[in-house]
Amino acid sequence: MESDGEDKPGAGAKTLVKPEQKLAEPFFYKVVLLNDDYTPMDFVVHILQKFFLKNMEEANRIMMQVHQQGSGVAGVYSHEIAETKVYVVNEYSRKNKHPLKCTMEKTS
Ligand code: TYC
Repeated sequence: MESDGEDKPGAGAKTLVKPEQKLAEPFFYKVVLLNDDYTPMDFVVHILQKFFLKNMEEANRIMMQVHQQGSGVAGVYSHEIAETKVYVVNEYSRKNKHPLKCTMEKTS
């Protein structure tokens, strides 16, 4: 025997369930530039100014860090923003025929 019979008051009533709230992901990601032998230094400085809003001094410092150490952090962002930065930088470099590569890494 069904306990919520159709003849009872409230039969067929739907219970409204509040949707779970989507919390922002609590992780941050480093957007990293990688060194290569062909991309001009000026182009890397330009990237750091255009997409990462660095001033000339900071852009030069990061570019030289990448050049000498092999990689360097251009900025730290949420997952979605970091993914977008990586995509636009790699596309912009490809369109300008430079092999510059940009990746992202979860912060620890
Ligand atoms: N190594 C490059 C050169 O000597 C310069 C360079 C710097 C390239 C940083 C990429 O992410 C990079 N022209």
